[in-house]
Amino acid sequence: MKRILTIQDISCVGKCSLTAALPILSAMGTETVILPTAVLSSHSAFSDYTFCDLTAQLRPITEQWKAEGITFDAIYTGYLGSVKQVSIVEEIIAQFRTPETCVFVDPVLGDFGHLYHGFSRDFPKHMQRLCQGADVIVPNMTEAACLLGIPYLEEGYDAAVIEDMLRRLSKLGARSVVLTGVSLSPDEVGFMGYDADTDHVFSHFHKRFEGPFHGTGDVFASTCVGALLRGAALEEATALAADFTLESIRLTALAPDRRWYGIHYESAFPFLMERLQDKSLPLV
Ligand code: PXL
Repeated sequence: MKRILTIQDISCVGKCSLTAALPILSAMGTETVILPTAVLSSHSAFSDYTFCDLTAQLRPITEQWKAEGITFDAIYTGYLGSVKQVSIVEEIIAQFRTPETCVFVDPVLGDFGHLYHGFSRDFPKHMQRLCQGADVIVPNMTEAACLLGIPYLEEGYDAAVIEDMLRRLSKLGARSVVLTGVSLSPDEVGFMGYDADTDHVFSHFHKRFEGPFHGTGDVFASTCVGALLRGAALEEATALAADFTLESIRLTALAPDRRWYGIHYESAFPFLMERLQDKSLPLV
């Protein structure tokens, strides 16, 4: 069984970061080792929340794993709470990475043109450093603008603009890039990606649901890295991740007991299992 290390926070309420990554990766048949960077009472879109910083625990925990000889097939990072955590995570990646390890970075910084609450203005430049060493990064449009140091593009761009952004993001050192939240027409949204292994640009669009839907980036990233570990190529993994995220959103929109802070990915697990069987991505 493949083993992944995922490094991100526990938002106790909010269905994002580890409370999305752990169930999704486990359901996809991957042993999921977690390194929680912080414990928050909820994610930061709530009007107030507690934040217990676990920075001091990161090195002791990983040193213990090293002593046990534990290795990982993939390392997946998400929300990191401080500049210091980014540096420590870089060290952890360097410590555990082998030529076969897939390093997958979701550069969680913000959305809708704004940094998430709590991030300093210089935080993106540190996240950019983490991206430089990644095999795959999955920024949204806000995060891509932050990483490239360009203004956020809300609308009125075309595929050529996105392709240029993808190639520039890849040149930062991140190899393959998947840019999410791309919208080339008002009623559609999706992603465009650049696979450095094949030098190929690909895209996937679907109907837009009126949101906002919190935690979709984490559901997308977790499914994508889970599919990569099952042997899918990047284009196939991202298409599956987009379809599962969309199905989760569709079921959320239909749910009479819908909560504003997260999506009903749990209700979409039967869809995911069926798709995994259709695609015959073997459990490994
Ligand atoms: O979904 C990304 C995310 C993860 N963790 C925390 C967040 C957010 C986005 O708001 O606040 C704590």
